[in-house]
Amino acid sequence: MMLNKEYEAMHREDLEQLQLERLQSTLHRVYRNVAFYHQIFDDRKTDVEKIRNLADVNQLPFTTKEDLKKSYPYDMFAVPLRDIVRIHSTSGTTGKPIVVGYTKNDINTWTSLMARVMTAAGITEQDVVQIAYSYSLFTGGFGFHFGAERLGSSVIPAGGEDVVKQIMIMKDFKTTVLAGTPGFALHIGTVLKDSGIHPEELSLKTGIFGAEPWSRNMRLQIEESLRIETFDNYGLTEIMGPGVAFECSAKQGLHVNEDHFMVEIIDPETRMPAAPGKQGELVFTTITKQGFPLIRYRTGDISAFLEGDCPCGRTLRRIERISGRTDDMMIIEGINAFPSQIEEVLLQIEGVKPHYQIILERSSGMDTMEVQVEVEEQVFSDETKVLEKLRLAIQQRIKSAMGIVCKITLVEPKKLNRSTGGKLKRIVDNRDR
Ligand code: DLL
Repeated sequence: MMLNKEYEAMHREDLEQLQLERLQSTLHRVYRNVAFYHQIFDDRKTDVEKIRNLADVNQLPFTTKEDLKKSYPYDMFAVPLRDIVRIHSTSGTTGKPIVVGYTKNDINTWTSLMARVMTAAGITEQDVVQIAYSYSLFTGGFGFHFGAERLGSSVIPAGGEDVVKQIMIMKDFKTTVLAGTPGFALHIGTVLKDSGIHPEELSLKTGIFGAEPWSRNMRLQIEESLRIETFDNYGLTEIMGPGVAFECSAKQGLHVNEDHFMVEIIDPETRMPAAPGKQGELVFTTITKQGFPLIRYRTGDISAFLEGDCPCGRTLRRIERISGRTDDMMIIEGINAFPSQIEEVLLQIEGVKPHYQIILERSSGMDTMEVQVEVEEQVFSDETKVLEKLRLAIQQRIKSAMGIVCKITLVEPKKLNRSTGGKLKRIVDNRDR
């Protein structure tokens, strides 16, 4: 199902013409209204009048997270504060957060894009949508809430409630759609099983998840434990929040909402376009935003373009599901590794729970990685010999999948932190101490 067929299935030439017009007007606006862009365009002698086709975008400077941190709190806003009707921010775990502002029009665009994304997942006014994302400075809760309300669904703003309450609501309120982080969905599935509730007792049919990477195996586990069909959805606060790219029913990558965001994939080292089909860093330019427009924003997220037509009929370009970030990339013995690769391996092993943590240390200039992983109750009470065998098997599987030898520590069930609806921190990095 398409909500805005005229944009979602637009002829490429028409879409590109629309993008160009929107890009040009954005460039004029940022040059006029944002001191940061005025300065760098002048410094680099970028003449916005000379951007006459989409390929010229590579003449424009990039914007980085560091640039945005320096502009704390409001220096990147392109309109006066009186025209801003909503403020959100990143969590700022590594220093000052990035603060973003939306005009009335921006909220309207965001709402319609969220309604588009949810329609692609088959959600309608018939659905009861339980939103388990937090309603806070984080964009997840409010983004989904407004979108679902626009569709006319019955919306339950459950963000912030604990897992037991989520399950109670889900069962008693006859929730049909769950929106939340995949980590929290998995946790809900595990607790559901432990409390002896069969998923068939629920009315749940669809899950719409995002905000953190989730491997294919994790997806299967969620689908299995909750008996639902799941849809991925990608976004980031700086660009808008959820709703930047989304899965349709074909589930062959994520469609980027290109009528509002131009997308590039670059090699993070050379900053040149990544070779066709090759992975690289996602870069977005907003072309309709008024409050917080960004030019060539380097996301740090890794993906690749998928070529060819999507069977759903949308012409919006597709990207692979996000496999990780340039900055949670770990380099162990010279090998680039992502937590998602470890997760893939762990979830294929019998007796292992999908709860793990990665601890990085540095000794005599060498990085070492320890993976702590929960095992099932009965495995944990087995003899030491059995546990040792499992430990070695995990180590071997990781070595053959990734070429890395790491220390494996098996821990008892429920020992590691659970997702409480926010993002789960998988890596503890002690290397800089
Ligand atoms: O996580 C917005 C969002 C909310 C997206 C709810 C989807 C659902 P931030 O807190 O700014 O915004 O975090 C953005 O999260 O740069 C990615 O690294 C990661 N991320 C978001 N969605 C996905 C996804 C929201 N579907 C950062 N798969 C991004 C993998 C994701 N990573």
